[in-house]
Amino acid sequence: MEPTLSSQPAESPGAPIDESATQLSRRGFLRAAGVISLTGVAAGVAACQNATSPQWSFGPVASAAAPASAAVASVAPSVAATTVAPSIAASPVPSAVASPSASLPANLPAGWTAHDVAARAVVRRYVGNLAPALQGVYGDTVFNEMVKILGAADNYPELTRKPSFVQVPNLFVTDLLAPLKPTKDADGYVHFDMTVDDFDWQIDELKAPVKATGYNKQWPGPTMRVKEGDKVRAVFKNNRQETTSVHFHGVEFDNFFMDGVPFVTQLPIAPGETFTYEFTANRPGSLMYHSHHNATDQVGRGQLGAFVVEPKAPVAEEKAVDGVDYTWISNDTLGGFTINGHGFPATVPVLAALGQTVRIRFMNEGTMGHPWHSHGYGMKVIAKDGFYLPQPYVCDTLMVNPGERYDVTIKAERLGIWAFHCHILPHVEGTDGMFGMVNTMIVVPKPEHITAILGLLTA
Ligand SMILES: [Cu+2]
Repeated sequence: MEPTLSSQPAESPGAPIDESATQLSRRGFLRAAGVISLTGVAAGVAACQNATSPQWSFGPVASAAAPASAAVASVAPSVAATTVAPSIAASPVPSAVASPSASLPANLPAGWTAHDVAARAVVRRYVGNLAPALQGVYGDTVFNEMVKILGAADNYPELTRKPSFVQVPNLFVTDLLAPLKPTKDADGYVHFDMTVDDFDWQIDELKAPVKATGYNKQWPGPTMRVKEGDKVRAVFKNNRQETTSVHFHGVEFDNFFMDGVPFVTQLPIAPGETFTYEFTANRPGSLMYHSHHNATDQVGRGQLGAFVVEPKAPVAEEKAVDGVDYTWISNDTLGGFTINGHGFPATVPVLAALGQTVRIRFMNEGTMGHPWHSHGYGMKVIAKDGFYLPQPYVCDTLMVNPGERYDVTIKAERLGIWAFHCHILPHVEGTDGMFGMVNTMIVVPKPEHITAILGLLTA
């Protein structure tokens, strides 16, 4: 049966509901739902993975036409686009006073301030037009509660807009729909052609772009994926006006001249030059690649990516993964506190159906540790720095320090939208609401709901 999110028949109500608010707001929701009917959506996760061409379309960048509700939130870029030297001071610092220019709605609930309005606006941007679709996923009871929480009676503009994370290019989408595909050289090497570029990058769709550098004009660079034992040939062309190098973080090189450290193992790659790294992918797991030259600046501005070596003999915990394999690379300099080059609400949620097991590869390319905290469920830690743990353990808060990688699996055991964030509070919340290293895990009843959600987002 084809999944349809917007045509769910009304079900018996559960929790008591403020009828007047619900009637009003449901009209708004249903109107929005009509715009994004999912009838006919056939693409699923598997289909997406097999897609030969990208099907996602990124919505127009909102700037001058920022929605009123979003404008209440802090949309002013907190990092100057011309910033070159990253520092902690370049990170977004919550203003001491919530946006003074915010015009507060007349029907403000008792006790609310500009902070509440701004905080709600950010979540509205994150959920976007998924909100009306959730009626068909969770049923009327949950939906009606969300109607109240989001204040849908306002019929705010984000109800018909794609979520923030779909309005900016992101690693999840490129890895899923346009994965980096190496070629095979005559001598058997797996061959990657990469570039090092300057480009503008939006941390979220309402912020002015920052001056990023990175691989193949992405932050993070595309995931380089090989098999354990592969002989790898990675050719990097430096299109920037500054020297650089590339270090494959975690590889145990036979030839130390491939290690990518200028003046220790090689000369820096000059502007316009190309350098070829050759090595055997002798260690499986979650590794990384990044600049190892002027790295505080270059890695801080996006010269980083995941290097995933698929194991010859996966462990049982890996074989149990039947959901999506996510990578979260954190950074904390030029773009503020980011997951995969984006701050909340432009972070991509983890999607899982009840009973599914997903995998997350935490990688820290920043300058400080970040303790990732999962609401509502535990994370089983199966590997550290790509090395399998002899005894996996479960936790709900996992500290990931600079340079470290942790692989976790999560079994989706409870329905809902669960916050999932760094627990250093200034990295996630300010007077304008949540920002930075905030995300969620959205657990839906059935895999078809994920299919439908992806279809909605790609429509
Ligand atoms: Cu943090």
